[in-house]
Amino acid sequence: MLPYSLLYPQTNTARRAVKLDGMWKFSLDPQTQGEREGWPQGLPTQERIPVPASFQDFFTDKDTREYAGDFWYEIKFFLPREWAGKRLFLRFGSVTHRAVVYCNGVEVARHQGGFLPFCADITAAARLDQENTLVVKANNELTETNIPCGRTITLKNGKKMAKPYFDFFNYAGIHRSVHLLALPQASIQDVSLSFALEERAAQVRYTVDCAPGCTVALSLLDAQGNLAASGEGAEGVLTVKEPRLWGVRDPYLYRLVVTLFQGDQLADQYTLETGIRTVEVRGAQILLNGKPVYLKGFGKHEDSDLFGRGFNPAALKRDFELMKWMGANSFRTSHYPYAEEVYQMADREGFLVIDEVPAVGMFESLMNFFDATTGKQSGFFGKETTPQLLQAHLQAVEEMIARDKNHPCVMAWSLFNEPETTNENAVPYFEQVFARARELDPQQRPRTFALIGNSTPETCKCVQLSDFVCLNRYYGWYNQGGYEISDAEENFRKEMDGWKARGLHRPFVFTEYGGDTLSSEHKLPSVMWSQEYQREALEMLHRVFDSYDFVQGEQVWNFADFQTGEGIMRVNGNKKGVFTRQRQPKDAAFLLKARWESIPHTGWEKSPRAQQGE
Ligand code: BDP
Repeated sequence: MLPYSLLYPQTNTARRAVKLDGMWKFSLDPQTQGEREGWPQGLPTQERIPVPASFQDFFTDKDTREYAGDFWYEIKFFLPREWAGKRLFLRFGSVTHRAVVYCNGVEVARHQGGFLPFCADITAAARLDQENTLVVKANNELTETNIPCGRTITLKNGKKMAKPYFDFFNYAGIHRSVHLLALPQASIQDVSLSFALEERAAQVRYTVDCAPGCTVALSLLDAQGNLAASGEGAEGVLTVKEPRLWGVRDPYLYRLVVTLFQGDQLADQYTLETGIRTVEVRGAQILLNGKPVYLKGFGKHEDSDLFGRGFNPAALKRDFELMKWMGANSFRTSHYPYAEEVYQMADREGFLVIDEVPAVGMFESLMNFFDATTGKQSGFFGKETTPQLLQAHLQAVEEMIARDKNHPCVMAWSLFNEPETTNENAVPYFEQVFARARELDPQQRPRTFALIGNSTPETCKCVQLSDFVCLNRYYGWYNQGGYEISDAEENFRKEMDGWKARGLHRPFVFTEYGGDTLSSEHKLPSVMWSQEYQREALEMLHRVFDSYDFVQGEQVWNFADFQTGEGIMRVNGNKKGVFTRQRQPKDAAFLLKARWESIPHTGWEKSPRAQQGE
């Protein structure tokens, strides 16, 4: 159980939420002198940078961009005296990868894990009717005991450097909004919903976690604000007659107003936007509201110019417009839970989300995307430090599910990206992570993980735990690219036949496929890296997808070009985007758009002709 509520901040009759976003003081701390020098009381600098944002892309020197270690932020805030008697919190949407929070010099919170929210209770440390000092010490070092996994090395000149076991730049900072919260003494901690559909009604099962000795009243309002159902008590079922369901690219949202009373006094209130829908896996199909859905969309990143991994509302808006233009219906939050505003937008636009915990880099290699194609194995889960890693992983699963469980857009939990699964020692680790997700999710959503290239029908020891199987495959790129693409197709079909023979009888979704493409390159006949080749490779892959009826989705890698570390495998970033980093289309966008517009958002039955691979 988490020590604080993760409900998204809200201002209403009982609650106050004030954003502290803006220009914060900022200082790197390469000598680790902050505490010694009294920085928790305030920073000795006039340097300021924006919050939320990654710190790396503002400055012009490379030492700052590549910095690994502690770095500090400071902001002053005023607390109105009207908030006397309230419980006061600071809520961080995310600080990457770890944080210590000080209020007026007093430590009020510590958190590890860079992609999920946490709160600091400042009721005792804060001063009403005065200016307060908030200082955050953050740290972006990579280890094998935290997720995402990696190492931190020290160069001969004494400078530290990140060595990620993953393929995205190790951006860091206060990446999401910081809120100051004033909550009532007796408050609503959490709300959980699950749904069951009947002939002409829906049952909305709810539990409200709240202060003892209070009474709870609930009203479910439709989009026009009319009462659709009401209830009383901390647990129960609301019956909605003739419900409008939340559908893929056809969303409909209700508002659940939860009110807490102490005697006849209103103590607290919280309003949750929600959609009524069910998700399940049956046989080789993924069903939304009982109808099959074929996933069309992307693996994405939170990544944009200047902001880095910081929440960027302009990129969010543009990305959804582009995904709609493409005829997409889904995406995966590769490789970490995204900002809460992303899920709110997906709820409102009707996109399905595979929500991924930041468990990436669990294959010990600086180029795992490549090494997996060579059959390299690492026995990653058999280390002395594995129990510690598992704790960090389980904590992130708990925080992710607590945060995201009520979003209608969230259709599944992805519990790993490309882990090492060919060694027996992965199995008990996986079992615990999968069991925890099942235990925590009131909706019992499907659980999955994305399989790396060497996790094959013959070698993978963990795939049976997935409710549907997600494959990341690079036939025609890392495997037999260029003129060898005909062999790639043959090998790909051989692997798919192997999966069929393994007899898992469940849906398969391609959560990564594609190849690097420079938006500047055209060549006829094609060569790898040209836009012409990207189209050819996608056509080959789609032909294979269409040959197997248990393939129930395709999410191309990647939505847009994104920043990675420097190296011989990457040309200033990963260029597998269908869009450039500036969100303009490459040629492949038009190919995917034509294909996805011809596949309905729900109810697609793959044609028998395609199933036979003709
Ligand atoms: C996979 C990873 C992804 C990489 C991608 C690639 O899941 O993070 O960016 O391959 O190589 O290994 O482009």
